Amino acid sequence: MRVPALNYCPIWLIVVPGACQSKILELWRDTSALMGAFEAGGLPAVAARLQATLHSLENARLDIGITGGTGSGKSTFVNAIRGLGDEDPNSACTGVVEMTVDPTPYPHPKYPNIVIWDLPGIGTSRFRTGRYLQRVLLERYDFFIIITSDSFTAHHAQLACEILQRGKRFYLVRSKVDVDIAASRSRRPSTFSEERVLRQIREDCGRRLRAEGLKDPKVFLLSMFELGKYDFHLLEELMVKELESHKQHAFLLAVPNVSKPILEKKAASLRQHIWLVATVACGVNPSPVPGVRDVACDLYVLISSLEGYRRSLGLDEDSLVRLAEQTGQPLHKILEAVQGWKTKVTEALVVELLGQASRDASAFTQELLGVPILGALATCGISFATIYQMLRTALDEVVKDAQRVLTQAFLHDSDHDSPPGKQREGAGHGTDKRALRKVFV
Ligand SMILES: Nc1nc2c(ncn2[C@@H]2O[C@H](COP(=O)(O)OP(=O)(O)OP(=O)(O)O)[C@@H](O)[C@H]2O)c(=O)[nH]1
Ligand SMILES: [Mg+2]
Repeated sequence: MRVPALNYCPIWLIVVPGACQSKILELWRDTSALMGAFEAGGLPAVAARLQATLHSLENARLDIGITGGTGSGKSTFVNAIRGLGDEDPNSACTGVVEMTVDPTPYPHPKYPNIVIWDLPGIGTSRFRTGRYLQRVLLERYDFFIIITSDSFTAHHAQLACEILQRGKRFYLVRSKVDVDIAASRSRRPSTFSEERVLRQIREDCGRRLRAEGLKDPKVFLLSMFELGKYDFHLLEELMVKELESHKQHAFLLAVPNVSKPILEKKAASLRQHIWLVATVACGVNPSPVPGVRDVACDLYVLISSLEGYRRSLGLDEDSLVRLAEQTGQPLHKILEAVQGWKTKVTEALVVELLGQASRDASAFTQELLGVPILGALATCGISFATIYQMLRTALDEVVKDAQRVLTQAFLHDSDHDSPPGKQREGAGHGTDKRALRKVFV
């Protein structure tokens, strides 16, 4: 189909409400290639290209090097950032004796394109920065996280400077702040202030690093057992912000769901890509959807997107079981928090959701039909509007469920006596686990 010159504008710029042009240009610097594809093959050709874009956004490779003092919590962090406890079969070994001797890759269990590298400790007197970076192959990493569980030393500062000089980024983490807080609370109960303890640690870290020659050091205070507390969301925010844009979405998908700000950022990133999914679903291999008038699409694309929303926001079976185990909340309580669909996403479910969306999408569809190119591609316009509407509504539901699950899992900590991150006897096991399997199968 030949597109009149006046309307020679990529379809997604017209049809996507709120799609910001600069973001699209960022994704597709070579828009002329897309225009060429549209001219040559219409929507199917454009959709095929966008399918490749979507795939690369979701599967971008990221290698993160976790380094720092021996025993500082590197391996525990490697596990926590992958959403695993220390006893998971895929976990890095942790413990009080020196554990990590060689760089070891740990792919994220749900997103194997995100690889967290557990690097050897830097604490020994034989430590030489240059040799260390050569040994761990500095070039391999997108960025480093340098961890200490007590004071930062000249070794940390040298490592940071060298990483910077070689054109890579690093983030500084002070771990085990839960220990400092507990000690202060028990030793000085009458004057205890958590805020003050954290401020003192922060100031001390800053002072020492500046003395070792680091300019404006920013230190993130963490407890690896309670990532949802303290500075993890700030660290996550900065890591995402400073990543190359084509890697941001993939990293965000994999970040553990430990706080509401993180859930919201994930949801925003997923929402931003709905138009891409909708275009691919109705443009590549569409077939009529039984029982939903004028809608043709590839249901498989939608099934895998909805599964992807649940996986990324922590509502898949494995994530819920792990969450129950890690927080000690009974699994049936966590399950009760899921009010949307509880079963695996099936074709029948997607058809039902599309049916609901087609009723709500009619006004939106009318708007689209008034658009010149979409007027010619009326059926596709209806499909696009319905799919867009369906994905938007489904994502909102998944986000609400994820927030309820998070509230159930973490905000009720005070009802229980053991700390989060430590498994309570019987939690998440036995009857509960079987009940979950029944629900998911
Ligand atoms: N309380 C508390 N303990 C922590 C924290 N992070 C790690 N630990 C404990 O500190 C010990 C050492 O943790 P690892 O993760 O093995 O430390 P590592 O840096 O990998 O150690 P090496 O590989 O031997 O260099 C373990 O017993 C952990 O459970 C934390 O944030 N808080
Ligand atoms: Mg280790």
